[in-house]
Amino acid sequence: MILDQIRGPKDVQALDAEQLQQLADEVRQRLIQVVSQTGGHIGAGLGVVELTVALCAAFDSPHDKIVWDVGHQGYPWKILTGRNDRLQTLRQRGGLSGFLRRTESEHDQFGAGHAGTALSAAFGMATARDLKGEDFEVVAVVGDGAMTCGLPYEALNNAGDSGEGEGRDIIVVLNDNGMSIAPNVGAISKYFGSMVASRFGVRMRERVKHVIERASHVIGGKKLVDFAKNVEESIKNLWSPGMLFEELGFRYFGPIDGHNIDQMLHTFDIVKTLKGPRVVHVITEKGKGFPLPEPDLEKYHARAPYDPVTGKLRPVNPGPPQWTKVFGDALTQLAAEYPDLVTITAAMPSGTGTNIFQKKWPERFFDVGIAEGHATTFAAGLATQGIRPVVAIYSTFLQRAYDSIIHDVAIQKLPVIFAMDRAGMVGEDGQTHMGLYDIAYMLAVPHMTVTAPKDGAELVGLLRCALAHDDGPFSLRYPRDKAPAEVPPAAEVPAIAYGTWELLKKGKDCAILAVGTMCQPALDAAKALGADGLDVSVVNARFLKPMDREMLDALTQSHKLLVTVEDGTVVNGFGAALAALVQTTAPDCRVVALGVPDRTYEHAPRAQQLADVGLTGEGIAARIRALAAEESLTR
Ligand SMILES: Cc1ncc(C[n+]2csc(CCOP(=O)(O)OP(=O)(O)O)c2C)c(N)n1
Repeated sequence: MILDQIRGPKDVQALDAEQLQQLADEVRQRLIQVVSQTGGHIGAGLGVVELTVALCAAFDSPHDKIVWDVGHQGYPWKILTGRNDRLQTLRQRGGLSGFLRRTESEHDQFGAGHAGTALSAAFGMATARDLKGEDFEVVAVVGDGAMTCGLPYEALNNAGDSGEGEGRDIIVVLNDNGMSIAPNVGAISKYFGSMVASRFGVRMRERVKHVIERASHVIGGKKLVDFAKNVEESIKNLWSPGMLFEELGFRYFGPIDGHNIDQMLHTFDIVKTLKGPRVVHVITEKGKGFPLPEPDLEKYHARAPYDPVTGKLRPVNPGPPQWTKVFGDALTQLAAEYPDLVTITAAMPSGTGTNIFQKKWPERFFDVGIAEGHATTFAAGLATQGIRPVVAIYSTFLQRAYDSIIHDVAIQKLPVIFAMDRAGMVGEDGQTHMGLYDIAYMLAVPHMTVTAPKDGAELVGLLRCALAHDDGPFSLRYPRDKAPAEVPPAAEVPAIAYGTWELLKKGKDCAILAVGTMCQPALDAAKALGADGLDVSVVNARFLKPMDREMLDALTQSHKLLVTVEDGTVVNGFGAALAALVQTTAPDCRVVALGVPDRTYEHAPRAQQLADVGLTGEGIAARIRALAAEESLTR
């Protein structure tokens, strides 16, 4: 095994062409084996095995800075940069992250998890290098999916016209596999496709250019040279696949085969001798070598543990459906009743469950690419015309759209519905994907209704309520988890009355106000506390904004202590908002906010993450027991 001798890129640089190919084969097998146990992002990594080998061989990391966009394709990078022995700990508590992180290795130049940041970060590094008079290459590896984000274009715009003369030295490797998580969408993606199709055109252009140059030398004369230049320009316009980049000040190379290590090394050698902004366009196949009998492109983007020989998923215990499916089914059914309802996803049809809707209502479904800000403002535009858009975006990715939410939706009081999946502790994807901030950021948005269902039926009821509410935006949040129970058909579920809480258990000593999926642990805690002689009320605070003032006033009159429980940051969360209100309405009543303390959280199973911060029945009971002793609540 060559892989056993690889401690880092230096060892890769010592290999000959044949050994590099063998190394790539071994890395691919290692990936398939390990991820079959751990689960994880397998497709993107398999697609860049040869590219990773070539980058390690052609560049001198960590002296040269290789910046991977998203980082989910970084498993082969981890294998070749000294982390192969820990690969089986991927995405587990205390183990390697599923993404690249500066704290994990000196070869990880920039942490990521969200798409589209590599070009900007790499350009920052290139600029810092020049400011400090240092000398190294900076390479940003960006997928075609990430090129549907806006951020890379801001970086291209900046980098393509930078520095002295030709512009700052930066290399962009465009890793083009035609796939985002689902097949890539949009005009840019079509453009890349046409670039690949015109490989013939590149050869043709080079040949014609050569002939013209020779003819102009032989015949001579300025006019002819000018004419030749014009002809070359026209031919370039006709055939150059990289015109977009060239026009923006980048020298374009490609498209080349991203599974051919020799070809990539040859190209990198040429590119390294040049200066200024450069783009190398490599064509790869997502999931290359994955042992599935039929291509199932989307399914192996991120995969649960599977059989390494057949690629088939390992059986899992059946149980209630995931929240994602509950939402997708509900929305699909409700669309039959609401002809103006449409749904928008930012490149996550299966992740958000909107693929279910897409099948039934293709003309009312919009995948806008990895463009959360655009998705939101696009929805605002639709809403001005009486369409009812449901924007389905993970809590963490909606952070990208914050200005659009305030500036385009909320200020204009447009009735856009935000469905935020992956809210709360996210599990194995770890710190970059945590949905811990949406309560805090949504509560701060004027006119925004902020809600969290406790179960699937309530999700349907809240969606109905949202569709009936045409006076401003409305948000719903739910986690990456199984819903607590099966859900009845949407037609059988009534709307939840706007702004109302639900009293789940009536007590008197202390009241727990639980947000969304925290209702069940709150009930468990109340039961345990009951055994200790504490009579605890439990309220389903499904409307975080506006709050149910009637029920709140009743609670503050009958309880000395209110404890809020939310699966989100305690900083400016529901508890903080409630405390601020109660301070004025019932100053004698104490409010204690339980939630996620203000720090970052590592990858681990979601249940473990929740337990770590005390968001379980036991954890909540323990905190209330301690508070009760302080407040002398026990009889
Ligand atoms: C801002 C943001 N939105 C959505 C995602 C979810 N996501 C992860 S990878 C991915 C597709 C990336 O496609 P591409 O850049 O082509 O990389 P590939 O997986 O093809 O290597 C998406 C949409 C994300 N990481 N960041």
